[in-house]
Amino acid sequence: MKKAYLTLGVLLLFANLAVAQFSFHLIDNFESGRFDRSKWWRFGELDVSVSGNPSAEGRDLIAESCGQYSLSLNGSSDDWYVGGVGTDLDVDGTNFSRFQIDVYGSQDNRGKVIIELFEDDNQNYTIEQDAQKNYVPVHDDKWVTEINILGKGFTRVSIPFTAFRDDNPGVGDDTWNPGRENGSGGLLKLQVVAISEKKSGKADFRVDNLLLTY
Ligand SMILES: [Ca+2]
Ligand SMILES: [Ca+2]
Ligand SMILES: [Ca+2]
Repeated sequence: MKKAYLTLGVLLLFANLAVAQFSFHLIDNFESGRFDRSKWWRFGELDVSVSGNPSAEGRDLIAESCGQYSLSLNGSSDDWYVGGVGTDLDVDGTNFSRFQIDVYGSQDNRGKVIIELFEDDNQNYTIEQDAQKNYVPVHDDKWVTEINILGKGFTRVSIPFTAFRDDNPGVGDDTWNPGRENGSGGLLKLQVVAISEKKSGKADFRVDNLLLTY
């Protein structure tokens, strides 16, 4: 077992070197086969689990790149918002220009996914949030964009940072600055939020291969 961990450590080391070289940052591909609660938090009425990917219909490059596992999210709502998951990024976003994700829909409950990025604007490597006001950031920018969930199969979506909009004008510096210049902590947090297809309805989809790229 020790040897296995050592091998894994060496592999991860090489993976980090490769990431530095090719300038992409893998947030998660869920190939650990389990929902890692030390890495991800969950909120709202959303059931989350890491489960085996459905087999693809014939040859499918994107499906193959999703490996064995992805993150399954499902739940229902009476008012669009179902819930979400989030993770800390702690990334200098200077060398990236896009967020990429693979989304697997379902035939009946399509809905939307909102992607939220948080970057530090008061140089303290922390996103301060107001727990009394739905956890809105009080000093830092929050940027959002949404993806329509399509039907079955993995759809790859690559979103330029320029397609995110400022969710909190007047808070932070209202400028997209995900880098670590001037003492900023850079890009600190990502959240993936599920929105049901109808006001009163369900969300049921998978996500995989979340990464930052250029
Ligand atoms: Ca995967
Ligand atoms: Ca901050
Ligand atoms: Ca900012």
